[in-house]
Amino acid sequence: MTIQLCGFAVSNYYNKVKLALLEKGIPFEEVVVMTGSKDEAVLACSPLAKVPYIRTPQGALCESEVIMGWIEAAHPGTPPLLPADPFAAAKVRELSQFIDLHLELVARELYAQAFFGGTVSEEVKASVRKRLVKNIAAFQRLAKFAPYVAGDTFTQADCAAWVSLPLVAMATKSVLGEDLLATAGVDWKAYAALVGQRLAAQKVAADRKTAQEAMFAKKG
Ligand SMILES: N[C@@H](CCC(=O)N[C@@H](CS)C(=O)NCC(=O)O)C(=O)O
Repeated sequence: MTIQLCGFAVSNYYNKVKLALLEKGIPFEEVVVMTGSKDEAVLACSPLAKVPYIRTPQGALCESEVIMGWIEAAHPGTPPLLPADPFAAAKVRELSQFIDLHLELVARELYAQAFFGGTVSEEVKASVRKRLVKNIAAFQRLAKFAPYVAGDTFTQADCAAWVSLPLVAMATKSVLGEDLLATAGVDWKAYAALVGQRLAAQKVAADRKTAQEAMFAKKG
């Protein structure tokens, strides 16, 4: 059975995993599953109906960080996205998880207004701003951008950073009136352009564009 990547191509967490699979040259098929499904078959794989999840010959896995860990462990023969040294590998995972938990997940509170036509209260805006200013400064202590986010090699942390840093920037710019990453001195545009030159990233970006256009066409 080929690995099935379930979710949709606009999702940053879906694209994080997709980028890793493409970079490693692991065959997989994409299965479109939207969030919030009540379908038992989906809930059996992803109990909160979040995406992505993957289906493997041994069963399903949800949570992108866990999926990334499995991909690397189960496919050591393909180009590695983690260093061989366990401590160095953990440092990469630390950065990836930091981006997800302390940047993306906080910025996510702005997405309703930034991307989906909703509104966010002034209280939430102030709270997000306060946490992100602190968390971005902390991220800068870990991130290397030399030129990749964890150092001189493309790693799993780039899969997380490349899909999520632009969202943090766009959401803060749109809702808070200021790109908090740029204000802190993170040149995420140059970084995104660098990673964007990779063939795997180009495929992810092209598929995302097509999916976004289809989504907007549907909404009208
Ligand atoms: N921690 C999860 C986050 C996944 C996630 O939040 N995915 C979004 C789509 S980008 C989703 O499913 N949202 C629907 C929901 O939270 O119910 C992961 O790393 O896989």
